[in-house]
Amino acid sequence: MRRRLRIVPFILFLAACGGGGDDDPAAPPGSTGGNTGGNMGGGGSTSSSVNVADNSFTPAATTVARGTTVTWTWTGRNPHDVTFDDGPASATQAAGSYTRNFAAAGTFRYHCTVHGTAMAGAITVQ
Ligand SMILES: [Cu+2]
Repeated sequence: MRRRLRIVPFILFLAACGGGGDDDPAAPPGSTGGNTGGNMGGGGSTSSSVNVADNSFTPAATTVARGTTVTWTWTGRNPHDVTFDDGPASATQAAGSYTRNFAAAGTFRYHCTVHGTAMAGAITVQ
């Protein structure tokens, strides 16, 4: 009996490892905004804005009226996110924006999961 050896080639799949430079300001793919639920049409909606700087939210505390849409705008160079204690969160990104509409009164605390409680803020809705 004759045995044939078969050489099975090993195929190395290189997982996509393109994500390198943390300091690269290239905008990440993927849509931001517009996915936070329906806009409330009635009642003269207002808006407010917060800057997402490197390792701080500016201003860290904001008071708004019910129905206000708050927009966070990334102004720093490093990746950050806006993650609320009650659930909603942005992507971790180095550029772009995130919006959330606050229909109910209360205090909504949030932080950046990259930097923890050292980078935190709160929206007070009246
Ligand atoms: Cu951060």
